[in-house]
Amino acid sequence: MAVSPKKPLVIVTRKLPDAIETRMMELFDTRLNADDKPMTQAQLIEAAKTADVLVPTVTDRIDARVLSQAGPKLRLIASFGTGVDHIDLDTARQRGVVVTNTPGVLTEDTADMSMALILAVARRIGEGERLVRAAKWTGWAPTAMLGARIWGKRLGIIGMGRIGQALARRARGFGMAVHYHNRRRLHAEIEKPLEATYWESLDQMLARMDIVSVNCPHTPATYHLLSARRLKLMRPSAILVNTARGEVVDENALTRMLRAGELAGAGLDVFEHEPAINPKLVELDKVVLLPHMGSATLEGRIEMGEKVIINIKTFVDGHRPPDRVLAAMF
Ligand code: 8YV
Repeated sequence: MAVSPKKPLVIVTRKLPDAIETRMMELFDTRLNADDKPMTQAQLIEAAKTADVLVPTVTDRIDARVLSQAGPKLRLIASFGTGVDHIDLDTARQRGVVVTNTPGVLTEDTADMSMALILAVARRIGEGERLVRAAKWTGWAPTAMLGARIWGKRLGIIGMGRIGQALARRARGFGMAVHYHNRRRLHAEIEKPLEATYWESLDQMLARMDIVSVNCPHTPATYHLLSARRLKLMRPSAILVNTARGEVVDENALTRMLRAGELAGAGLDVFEHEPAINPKLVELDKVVLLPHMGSATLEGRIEMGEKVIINIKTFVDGHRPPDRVLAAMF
């Protein structure tokens, strides 16, 4: 009689779409988090001690403390999400734990959200909506709710990876001129259809843009890339949007500048200390603030889950998982 191999114990830290959880239960010995309460560090350590595979999300800090107490069985961290800044990759590597993520499937959704924030801030959509809801709208007026035209404006994209390029395609459709700063210049065949201008110097690009969008990952090299000094290089009429990671922008410096009128507005989907937000930012009318929902579409979440399943399955079957993360790059 053939003995079926033992299924790996997969611990999932947050509630995932039903279809994904069902499939995971069929394939693996899966432990779910039905009430979706984020795990404490102690619970994460416990999970790492017992699991063969851990499936965390951006809300879990898989740091050296968690990893150093991981049990000998833990071989794979199959993260549900693209960013991996919540995982200590060096310690994982030292301990022989493979890390995977879910790139590609949230590109278009996140680029949509960057574009939505650009429009929302420039055209004062949040303010207008609040006015109507508060029953304070007294009627149309020629000089009421004037925003800034985005057609013909210069958009500076920081981080021209998949999402940055998807945003650039949208921006072209809205009549914007695409500029970008990236570790490396893109090949001409990518640059050309976007008519994109490469800036080796971020400082020089910042000083010339009408709108700046952050689309790079958070790594040690990009922490506070938009520091107080760099934010000051931007024009007072400029707008900043960020759907990447809060840590890339000095949130306190940004708040101070917005309050002082040294920047025209900001659209933020991510924050330095999520879910906490600088309370002074919340008071400002010229900012649009969203609860980290850039990739929050049903289709996207299912595709992210499918990627997690494929990564686990290929790994436990003894193959190289397709989305292995070696190092976060910018
Ligand atoms: C995800 C994200 O929702 O994938 C990412 O890097 O920032 C988000 O869009 C989140 O990470 C899920 O863990």
